[in-house]
Amino acid sequence: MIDLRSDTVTKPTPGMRRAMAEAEVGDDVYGEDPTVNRLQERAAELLGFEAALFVPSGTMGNQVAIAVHTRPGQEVILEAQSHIYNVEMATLARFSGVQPRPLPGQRGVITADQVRAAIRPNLYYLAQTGLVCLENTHNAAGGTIFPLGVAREVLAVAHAHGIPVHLDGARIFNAAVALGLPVSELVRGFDSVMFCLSKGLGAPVGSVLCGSREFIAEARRVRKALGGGMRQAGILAAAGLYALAHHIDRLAEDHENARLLAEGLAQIPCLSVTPPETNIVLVEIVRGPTAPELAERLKRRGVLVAPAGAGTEPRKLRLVTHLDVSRQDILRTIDLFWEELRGV
Ligand code: TLP
Repeated sequence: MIDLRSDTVTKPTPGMRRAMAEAEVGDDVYGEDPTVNRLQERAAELLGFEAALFVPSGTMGNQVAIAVHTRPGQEVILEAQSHIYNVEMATLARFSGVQPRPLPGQRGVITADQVRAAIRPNLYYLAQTGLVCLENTHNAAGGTIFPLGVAREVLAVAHAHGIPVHLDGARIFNAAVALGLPVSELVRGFDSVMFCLSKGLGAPVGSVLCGSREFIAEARRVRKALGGGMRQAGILAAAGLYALAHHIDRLAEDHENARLLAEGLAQIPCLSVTPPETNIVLVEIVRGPTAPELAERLKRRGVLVAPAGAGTEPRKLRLVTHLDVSRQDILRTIDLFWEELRGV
């Protein structure tokens, strides 16, 4: 099977499995797992933050950040297609007692002017803005890179109002590699950043939340409260350390494969393909089968693709490249699309 549904589907490489098998472990709830501690130190150093916390998932990383930054009754400004707003089951309302204030973005980007206009005036009978969240790269928009200049303007506006800014950087390393910039440059000024080890970086499980020492101390409490206190998690952290050492630069291959895929599929008359900025290709089926129908047909031929927007967009597919997909697989996928769509 060629699995293009997500970059979350990667299996640990033999080298990664060895690192996991050999990991030194301890009880991380006591703060005694040396491998978890090393991962957290490495992540903080790489992103340029004081401290970091290993969490089981990206969702937990985002939600812990929201819980620490906000108080119940506040509002969180975010983009209307963002993962936090759309694919995290209203958890911000459930666990943090805050309401989202979604702003319509352009390919995932909200501007400083939009944020300024959405910040509530300081009147006692209005919900106060507790947090702004940005997403880089933006999943639903097709792995788009949040322009650094716009991010800095949003940071300046939010901070001028005393409002913290969290970055859902699930795929921030894809953005850094695509731009050829150190990841620390892209996250400078944010009050917290979550990035996933379990996506393009190829680890089986885990994300990391970065922030100030004080923020992470509180985040550790909230993680435990949510049931995310793990014990001998060094086995998982070892995969993360391995990924940070070996799987960052190779993301460029995924981007190259995504470009190749997009160019190939764009030749098919009934498809409209958004040129990818990183590793996510969005394909609109202008006529012919619906996205679920085409996905089913391709599955029978050995290629897995996912309807976009968690199935809410009946004519759009999302294809994601990652380290278990080769250039050969991409060429084969393009051929199979042609075979299924010839004459449409
Ligand atoms: N995204 C998953 C699905 O939930 C859609 C995927 O396959 O792309 N932020 C962003 C931007 C994400 O794309 C995701 C996962 C998360 C957060 C949550 O990460 P996990 O799945 O580890 O909770």
